Amino acid sequence: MSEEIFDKLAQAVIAGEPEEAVELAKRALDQGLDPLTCINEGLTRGINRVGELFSTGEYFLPDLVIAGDAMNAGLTILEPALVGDQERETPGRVVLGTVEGDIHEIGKTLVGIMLTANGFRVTDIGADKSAAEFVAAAKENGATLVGASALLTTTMPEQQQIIEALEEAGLRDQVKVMVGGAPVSQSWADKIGADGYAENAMSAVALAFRLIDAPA
Ligand code: B1M
Repeated sequence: MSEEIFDKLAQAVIAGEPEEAVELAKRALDQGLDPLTCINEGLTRGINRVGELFSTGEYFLPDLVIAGDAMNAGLTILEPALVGDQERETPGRVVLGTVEGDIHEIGKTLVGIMLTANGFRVTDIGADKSAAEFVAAAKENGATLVGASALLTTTMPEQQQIIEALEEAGLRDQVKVMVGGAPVSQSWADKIGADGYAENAMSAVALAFRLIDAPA
């Protein structure tokens, strides 16, 4: 039963059907399914397949756009259910965004969802955000952690710009910087002086706890 709905959620993303994704997400919640499993086994599995189809030339840019829309549509239903009733004391305040010139937002959003689900107060500033916007948000929200996502090899250097901008603003010793995104690696994080790198949303949570020295 649950396997069937996960498959359908994945299929809605692969076929680029936002309305179907919303319907299925609502049905899954009505059936009492765990929203996080719906995201991981349904939506994420679907978008990963879309990436493979794009890599092999079977899908083109418009297919990516509508698949991204379907994934986000499903997330709008599942995300509130995931973070719904949490009133725990927060382990830290996070400012999270995708770097300037880069509009990929799905992975960053998932990281935010997972951090929120684990009690962090997350301010998601969105995609295509400049170093100055990261710094302003960090100041405004009293961030203890700044997370920068980059999905393009051409936009990875923006992560370094954010670190430098935090230094210039005199904030660098007050905030830890976490970087991630498909082309990003630990060695890149080391090279630019980031405090940590996470490969996926789950490891981003573990890293966040480690960086701010709080028990997970
Ligand atoms: Co684009 N795209 N895209 N794309 N896209 C990729 C990234 C690409 C790998 C596809 C390919 O060639 N196979 C390729 C990048 C190549 C490179 O530079 N290495 C690419 C390209 C080239 C482009 C364009 C340049 C295409 C063009 O215009 N010719 C263009 C760029 C536009 C721009 O940003 N300026 C473009 C556009 C788009 C769409 C708009 C159509 C759409 C995005 C829709 C949206 O976000 N609203 C899109 C999509 C959907 C993809 C793929 C298919 C999927 C990305 C995704 O959402 N993955 C992608 C191929 C792929 O990755 N398989 C591709 C699912 C998501 C859950 O994973 O984002 O990796 P991911 O996030 C993971 C981890 O990386 C990590 O945790 C997440 C959850 O596990 N993580 C973090 C991410 N951020 C983190 C931050 C952290 C920690 C962990 O701490 C702060």
